[in-house]
Amino acid sequence: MDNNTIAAIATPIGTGGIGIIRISGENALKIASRVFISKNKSDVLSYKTHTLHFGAVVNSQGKTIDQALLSYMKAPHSYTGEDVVELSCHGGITCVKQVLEQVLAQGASLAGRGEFTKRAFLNGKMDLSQAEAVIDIINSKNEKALSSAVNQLEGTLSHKINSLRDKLVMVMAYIEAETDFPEDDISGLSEDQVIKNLEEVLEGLSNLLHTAHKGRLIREGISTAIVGRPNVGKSSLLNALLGETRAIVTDIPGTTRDIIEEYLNLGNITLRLIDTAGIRNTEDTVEQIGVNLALSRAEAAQLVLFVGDLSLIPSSEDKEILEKIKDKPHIMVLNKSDKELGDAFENYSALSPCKKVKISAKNLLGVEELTKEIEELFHLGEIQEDDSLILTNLRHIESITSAKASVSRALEEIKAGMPADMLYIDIFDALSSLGEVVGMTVSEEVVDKVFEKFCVGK
Ligand SMILES: Nc1nc2c(ncn2[C@@H]2O[C@H](COP(=O)(O)OP(=O)(O)OP(=O)(O)O)[C@@H](O)[C@H]2O)c(=O)[nH]1
Ligand SMILES: [Mg+2]
Repeated sequence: MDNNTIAAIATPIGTGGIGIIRISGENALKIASRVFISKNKSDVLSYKTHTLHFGAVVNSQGKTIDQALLSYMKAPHSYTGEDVVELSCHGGITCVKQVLEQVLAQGASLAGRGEFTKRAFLNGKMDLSQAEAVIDIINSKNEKALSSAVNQLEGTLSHKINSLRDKLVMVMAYIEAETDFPEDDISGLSEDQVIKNLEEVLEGLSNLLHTAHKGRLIREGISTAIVGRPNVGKSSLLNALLGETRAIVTDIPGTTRDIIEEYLNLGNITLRLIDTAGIRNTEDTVEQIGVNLALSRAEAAQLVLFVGDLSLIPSSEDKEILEKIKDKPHIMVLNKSDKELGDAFENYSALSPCKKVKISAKNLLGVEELTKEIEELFHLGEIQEDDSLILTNLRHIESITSAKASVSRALEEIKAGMPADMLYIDIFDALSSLGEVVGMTVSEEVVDKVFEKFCVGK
């Protein structure tokens, strides 16, 4: 077994056009030469980097498992920075598994989660925030999440972090010079310039953190609970938003009991829509469980769509539900506008000052206006295409928050006239917190945690 050379199936396990087995490590080509016979019988070990070869993958008895294309990327010009060979076979589960088995039998070890990308990080092909962008690209749920992850992979965040670190390194040089040679002015910075540097770093960090809230919403989607009395059309609204019949709709109050959850893409935003049981007092044990679930999901949601029925006058139950969600971002969705009672809208309006949208879920009317209201509520319309730098990763947000606190403290200290060496610890902490974002100063444990979230083969 060669622990230095790893292999895995890099494509999804399923039926597809092609399936790729990726091998990375110093023996990648040697291992490939034991399982691959090219059509023109060329010597695999003599292949030049970045070349493609057609042939057959064979087992240890020389029997062909599949035809394949072999591509070779020699270190350091590969994804991992090591020698990489990829075997592109036909995309059948049995076939890719058999090819992988042969590669493992010839000495490669099975790659762990994210091990290819981890090697890319350890070999300096990308920093940690860029490596994290890779998994964000794979998992991105909408266009905005994708473009922000691609920007991160291209180093926009790393560049920003490094430029803020550079300013702090200058401050550190000042502190060291002031501490060691207080008489001489050798750091080249005056106290005023140090203050200016710190203020600029603080502003940079605040601006970054300012994007974090939106960033998280973009990446994770907004959890959106649809709640209301039974039979008002919650499931119909879910179906209307999704454009398909996902939830059962009947005229029997109490139809939905279990939680139904679906992702919905609305341009730049993704909603995690949660259809819930109609809320009412009920003797039915199963229904009551559904009602309790509905209330707890509403509690946990980032947005509540309260559905009211315009063909009825609001009831005390409507009031109770609105009372429970009044402190959450919510929109009143007034359904069945096709059967609107004379002053139903005014009656509902009197219950809450929140935004109201009239719809008819059954006739697909008003749905667009509702999505516009949601965008406005979260100010997501303000996110421009060229807002390239948005913080989406909780680990980054935590490190930057802690860097900001350290820089704030240092700034207060220097402004209060404290001696330079008093700033040392805060600047040191700020530098390490920012270093964590790009992986310069992280523990092995943190690195392992980052790559645990990856899939095998990436
Ligand atoms: N006229 C009219 N009827 C509607 C509209 N939307 C829904 N309905 C009807 O209202 C009834 C209840 O719809 P559902 O979507 O099942 O209501 P719900 O709120 O999910 O009900 P529960 O799951 O029982 O809480 C069904 O008969 C729907 O066809 C609408 O816009 N106009
Ligand atoms: Mg329902």
